[in-house]
Amino acid sequence: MDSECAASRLRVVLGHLRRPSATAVAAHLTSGAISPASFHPQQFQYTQDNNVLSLEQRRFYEENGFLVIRNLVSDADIERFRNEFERICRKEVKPLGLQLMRDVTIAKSEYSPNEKAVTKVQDFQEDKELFRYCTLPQILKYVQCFTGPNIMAMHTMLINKPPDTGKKTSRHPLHQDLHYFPFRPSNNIVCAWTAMEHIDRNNGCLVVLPGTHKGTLKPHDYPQWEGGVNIMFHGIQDYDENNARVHLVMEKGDTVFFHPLLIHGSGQNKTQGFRKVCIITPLHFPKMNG
Ligand SMILES: O=C(O)CCC(=O)C(=O)O
Repeated sequence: MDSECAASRLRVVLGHLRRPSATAVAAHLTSGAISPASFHPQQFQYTQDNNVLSLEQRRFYEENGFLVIRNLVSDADIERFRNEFERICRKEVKPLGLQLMRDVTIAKSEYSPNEKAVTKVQDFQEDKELFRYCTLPQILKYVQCFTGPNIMAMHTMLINKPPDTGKKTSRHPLHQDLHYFPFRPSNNIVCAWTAMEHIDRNNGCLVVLPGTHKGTLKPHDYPQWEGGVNIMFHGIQDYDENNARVHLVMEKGDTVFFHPLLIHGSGQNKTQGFRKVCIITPLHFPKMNG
């Protein structure tokens, strides 16, 4: 990608991200902004025809591979997810099949039954309280814009990015989520990532390479990082260094939906707090004949 093209893409992306709130987006949605005359569904490859997204939002996702919806999940819901996560850390509940992950720099001797020892819980489908995230009507409403109806939640995570110990292990290397999924087609999969607090470059926000969802799945491997790498934190070795990068600054409840081929990662957490997000990867499940 040449620098002129990258700069122009960046201007569009930053314009989208500067939208102040979901209210603005919702107002746009309900104001009849989709003009049937200019609406050509056959142009769209990555979004569905369901009249939830505005034409502008659809075009943005088609071009860039992600879409931020502001203020989508309520503070009350986020508080409930946070409380349940803390109960899991204290071992007050042990949902079946749940996997707990720890940062590579936290020594076994330092494990303590609180949030400090757990950097990620994965596969929370048997935890009713956390799984509510995957059933929130407002999340599903947007998920369907990318997957179509008949949704299955294939992968669930709550990430608790710890303060970096100085070894930069809290970074998440640039990767494509499709690398981790044995299901296809990729265009019927979307990832929903909801900020559980204010997230910016200080505490390790998501960084995305707009437009990379139009590429193919690339080989992934553990990056050669001096300080160590967390288990399964695979990264892409060869991506276009000139591709624009966008750091997604998000407020509590904001949600970004992104394509599983979009190259993304997250930076170090340079604060003393634990940066939390809820993530699901829903997959469209087509009806079989007969
Ligand atoms: O939230 C993060 O730090 C990055 C998460 C991520 O990219 C992933 O789990 O695929």
